[in-house]
Amino acid sequence: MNDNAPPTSVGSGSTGRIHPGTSCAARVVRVVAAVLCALGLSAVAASPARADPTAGGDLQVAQTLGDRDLTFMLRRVTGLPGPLHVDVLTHRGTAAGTLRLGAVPTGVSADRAEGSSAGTTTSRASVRLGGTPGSYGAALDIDRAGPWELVVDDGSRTARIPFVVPGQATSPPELAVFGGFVTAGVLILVTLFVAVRVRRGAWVLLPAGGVVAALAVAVTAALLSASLPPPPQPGGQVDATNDNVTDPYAVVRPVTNDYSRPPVSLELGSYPATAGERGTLRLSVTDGATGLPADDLVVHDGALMHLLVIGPTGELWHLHPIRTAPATYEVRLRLPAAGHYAVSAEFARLGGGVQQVRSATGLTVADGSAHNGSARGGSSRNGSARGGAPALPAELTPQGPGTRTIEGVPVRLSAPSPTAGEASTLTARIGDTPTLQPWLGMVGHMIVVGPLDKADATSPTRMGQAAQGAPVWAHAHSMGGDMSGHSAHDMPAAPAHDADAMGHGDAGGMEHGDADAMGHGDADAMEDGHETGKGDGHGAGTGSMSGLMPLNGDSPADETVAAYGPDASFVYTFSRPGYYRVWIQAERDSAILTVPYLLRVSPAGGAR
Ligand SMILES: [Cu+2]
Repeated sequence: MNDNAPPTSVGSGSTGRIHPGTSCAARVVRVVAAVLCALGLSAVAASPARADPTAGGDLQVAQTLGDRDLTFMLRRVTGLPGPLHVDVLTHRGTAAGTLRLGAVPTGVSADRAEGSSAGTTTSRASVRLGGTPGSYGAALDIDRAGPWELVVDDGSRTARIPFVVPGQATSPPELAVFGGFVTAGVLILVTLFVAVRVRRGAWVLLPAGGVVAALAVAVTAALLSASLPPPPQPGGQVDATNDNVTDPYAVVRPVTNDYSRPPVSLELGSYPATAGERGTLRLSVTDGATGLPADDLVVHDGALMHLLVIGPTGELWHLHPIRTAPATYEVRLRLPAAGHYAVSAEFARLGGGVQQVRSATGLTVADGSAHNGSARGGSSRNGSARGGAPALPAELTPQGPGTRTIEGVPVRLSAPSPTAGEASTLTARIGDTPTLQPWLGMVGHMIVVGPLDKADATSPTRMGQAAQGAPVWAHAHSMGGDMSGHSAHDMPAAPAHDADAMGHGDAGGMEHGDADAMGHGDADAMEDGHETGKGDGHGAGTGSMSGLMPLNGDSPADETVAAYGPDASFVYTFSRPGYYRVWIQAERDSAILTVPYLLRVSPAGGAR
């Protein structure tokens, strides 16, 4: 819009130099100039909300690559051709080594020439991971807009991470605004020329009318563009192709705006490893309607797929399988105990809809000691399930609310009398200082499984089986500290948004609606509040969710920012009374802490 100021100033500046001979024409020109100024100002004041579907920040993808838990940050490509900066964040215990990265364009195009190199690696780089947790970077060359894959090879397996490089598209309303102002500018010159040269003043009305018409078009387009829905977003709502990424507006708009897709079937491959051995679990995702491979998972909460595995001892794994081929994922596991493991995956398909799919089968791990002598790996957790219950390590033993120590970190959970059907607030204070790092974009994660009967919920050998049949698996997030203290001083501008962000947890069951709240696209809503919120949150030391919010369309804080907590609050409504297993996860000192709890939820209506 501001680019269009020159025609305006040309018009008004020129009034002073009008030839005095044609008073009628001069009056017309003055009127035109006044109208122009007024319209110009109104148009600037009501600057159109750019319907830019491709605006986005960095892409954050967690990957369990072999034995390494890595987070890949794909920085936004700001110009084409240009570099794609990839930062690999490592955690405590990540082995040093070298990863080979490659960029592969995958987009098809109606234009043969443009799509011809799809599938070939156009750029390579390598990242040398050090032995200490940190960020290790590399840059790849990106030469076109469209769908791409980042290929990551650790020497024995290859992860393929899909991402979309947005094009620079101009929306039709923008074109109308530019066109209108340029036309108006040209016609003003014509008007002036006519006014000065032509004897009969009436002729000047013709180009002057054109000026008004052109301005009307420009201003109308500017005002209406704010209310026009953006086109479907390639890679977010519809499959990305080279064509629709380059110009989303060129694609014929469907009459529906429901882009949702059917649920999927999650199939587990056979898991050959025995207890204590390393083994690879393959997962395939097929479309529930067609049975075809569903290769349209989008990054949701910082990963393509969140895999939850609950073992017989009640140990929880929260892993992020790598995508090795279309609709095929795999993850390396070392399951320490024999017995049944319940498996659930959470992901979002393109077009919306987070799904949490529990594997109908789970997996059963045989006792490895029969032919292995003793389980390999020698961890204290490798107790055999045979011959009575092994003693659970203290860190795996679930406890009720209170203080306990996990990996040397004191953790205090408060959960004031959780009651079925009522929103409960669980607050975990992890450590004493606000040094939590946002893992997967969140200060804390809470996994809930239940209700179970007490014997199952406390069994050191049957928890996997019990989880397999539990009515509810839920996953709630904490965006920051205690909400009660939050509204007092933080972010007066965006309270509604906060309520959203925090409110998702009380939806019960599998619902998981915080993708919006984390702001893949809603930077506008956050623009007002983030600065004060961030400052307050850090200063107050009790943490604020606001610092996690993306600023101006940028990305939320990543794991390199250790400034949250120590409180992580979760709001969740237990639908039924009974015993629940709860795991709270947070990142501190570049390591993920997993804290198991056992909660008893009272029946509604005061019957305690
Ligand atoms: Cu996850």
